[in-house]
Amino acid sequence: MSSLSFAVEFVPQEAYWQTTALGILAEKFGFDFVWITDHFNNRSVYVILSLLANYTNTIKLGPGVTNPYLINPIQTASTLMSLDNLSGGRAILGIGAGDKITLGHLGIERSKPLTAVRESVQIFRTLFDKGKIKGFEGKIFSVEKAKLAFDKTGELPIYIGAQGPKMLQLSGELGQGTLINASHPRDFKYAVPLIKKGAEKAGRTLTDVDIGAYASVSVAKKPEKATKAATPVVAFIVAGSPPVVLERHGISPESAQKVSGPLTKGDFPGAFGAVTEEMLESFCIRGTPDECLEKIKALEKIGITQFIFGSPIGPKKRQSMELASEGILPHFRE
Ligand code: F42
Repeated sequence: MSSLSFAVEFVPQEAYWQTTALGILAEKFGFDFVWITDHFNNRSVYVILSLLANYTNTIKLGPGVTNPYLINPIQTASTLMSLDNLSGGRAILGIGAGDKITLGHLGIERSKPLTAVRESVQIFRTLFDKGKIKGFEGKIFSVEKAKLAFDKTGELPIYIGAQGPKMLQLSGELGQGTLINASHPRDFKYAVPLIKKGAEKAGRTLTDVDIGAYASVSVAKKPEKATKAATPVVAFIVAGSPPVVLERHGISPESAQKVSGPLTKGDFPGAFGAVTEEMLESFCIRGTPDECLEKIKALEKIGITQFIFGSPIGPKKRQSMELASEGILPHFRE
């Protein structure tokens, strides 16, 4: 029997009622978690999460992922504990380094990201479990004393968004889970041993960490429609991938430049037209429910314990979630 759980990721760009309706459907279709991405230019992650907490009953929900630079960890802890109360103990917290370029535009230097995430998780865990923290002296954050006037309701697990080798190890060491932004077995074969190493360093095992594949997915009845929906997302992933990741997938800097060059000039047809089959294979799980099923099974064999249907999900999110709920999820639940 499989222990794989399933999640959806929503980017809160649509009207509030639309994301809320999708969250209600995700619960109805049997997904276990909903992660809302956190980018300040989109609608507020916590406004959407509050609505979802109000209109759903069982699905777990949280920011996937917030960062310690834009919002102080003390405030994030207070907000998550409030969400936990509002949702009856269903809050989950995803934390990561944050997007370096976006933070830079705001005049915020993303210095020592590993240290910032480590200290944040320490602050979160202490506040979640004890309701107060005193005399915390980190390199980035220090807290003389902070006490919350209320308790959390549930467990409030902390997931660390990680790609780099040290961040992956940190997630194994400190997190209840890891969220890995990737879709291909190659990336997870790289990540899982690092998470294991971090877990062992802390006297834990891999079974203590819920390893999430935060994948780009496009499910459709017709494979060509799945590919069409996946192509713009893959173009942005290629443009944002560090050279080490492109190299891992055998994508040359020249072919990546054919995508990122037009993209930076706003030439979307040019960029999308330069997306190759190799790029689509490396950065997205796409196709019919049966095709996606096989790829998800392969990730489970590597050690993934949570599979997240991330953007685009499919040509039409509602239909794609329904296709997944009928043609994918049941295979892991018999
Ligand atoms: N970012 C967002 O802004 N919003 C989101 O909604 C979001 C979702 C998301 C979901 C899953 C996921 O995996 C990532 C997601 N991200 C999101 C991106 C995330 O915020 C990070 O930008 C992304 O994960 C990249 O981070 P990384 O894990 O690759 O870590 C980077 C910062 C890194 O450099 N890591 C190094 C490593 O080896 O892991 C560590 C570098 C290091 O050791 N630094 C030292 C330190 O103390 O920090 C300092 C070294 C020195 O010289 O000072």
